[in-house]
Amino acid sequence: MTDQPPPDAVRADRVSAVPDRSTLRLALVVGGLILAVLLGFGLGRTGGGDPTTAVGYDSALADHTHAPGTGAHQHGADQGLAAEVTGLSVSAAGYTIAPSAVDFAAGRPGELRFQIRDAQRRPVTRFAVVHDKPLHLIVVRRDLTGYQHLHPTMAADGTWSVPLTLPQPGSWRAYADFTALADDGRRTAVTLGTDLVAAGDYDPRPLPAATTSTTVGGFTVDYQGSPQAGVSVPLTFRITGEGGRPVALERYLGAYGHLVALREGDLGYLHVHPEPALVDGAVRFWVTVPGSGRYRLYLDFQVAGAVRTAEFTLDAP
Ligand SMILES: [Cu+2]
Repeated sequence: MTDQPPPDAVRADRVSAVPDRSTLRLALVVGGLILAVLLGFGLGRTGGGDPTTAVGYDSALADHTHAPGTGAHQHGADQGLAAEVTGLSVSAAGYTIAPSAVDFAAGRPGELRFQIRDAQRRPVTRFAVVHDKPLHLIVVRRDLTGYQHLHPTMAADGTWSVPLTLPQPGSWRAYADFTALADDGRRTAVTLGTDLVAAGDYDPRPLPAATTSTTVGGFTVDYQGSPQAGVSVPLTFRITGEGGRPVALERYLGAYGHLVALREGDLGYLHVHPEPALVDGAVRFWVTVPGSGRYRLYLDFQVAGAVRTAEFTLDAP
């Protein structure tokens, strides 16, 4: 690039502020070939406007692609950057999770209390109801065992609280999944994560082998679907009772199931979009894995008033 005109010279041509003829001629010769590269570089150098934001927004939308032949599908109101994991930080998009304490005695009933604070460190008190709740709290040990899906209640001052028992010693991860409502009505979907601690001897379990079938509470849960990096693909779960008899699934959190996917290694939290209606008696979700790796899937479903969680290890190519 050292023998070529700087990007600003090409841009200068376009606004008729030509520095000198030889620079312009050279720019015209090479410009057609390298314009795209220079334009991108030049935008970054101008500092005017906010082209970076516009580019980021477009690419975020482009990330949200669907596999060919899968047809249209509905998204919940919580659609975010579908190909990115979240929940890796205590602070994102101007919001911060602030727990009042993170130490628990293993196996003893305790309480988790926290606030969500905005960029001015004020507690947030307005949340959109998504999947029937203003805030979903997921708690899991760092070896991906001990999954819990809880719904804390909020006091008027923005302090959330929920009874919580961490049954085994170890380092645990808590995710707050919510959509904050700003004063101007802006909605921001965020998942923040923070570690919790239960002191004692930590006996980590290896992740079980990948499977598409499991049992829980006398039910068999199978799924079909093959996640691909960066593509939104359907995962369709079928739940059967004894002898393979179909069961009467009940609505839970505004759909016939609730699916959470966590990535092994960093415990990144994936956004998953449920189909609101059953598909031939099965529950369908749209999942985008950001890359190859192993993930743990947690499917909450409700039968006869009781919620159960089916767990799977998923090995994405
Ligand atoms: Cu929830």
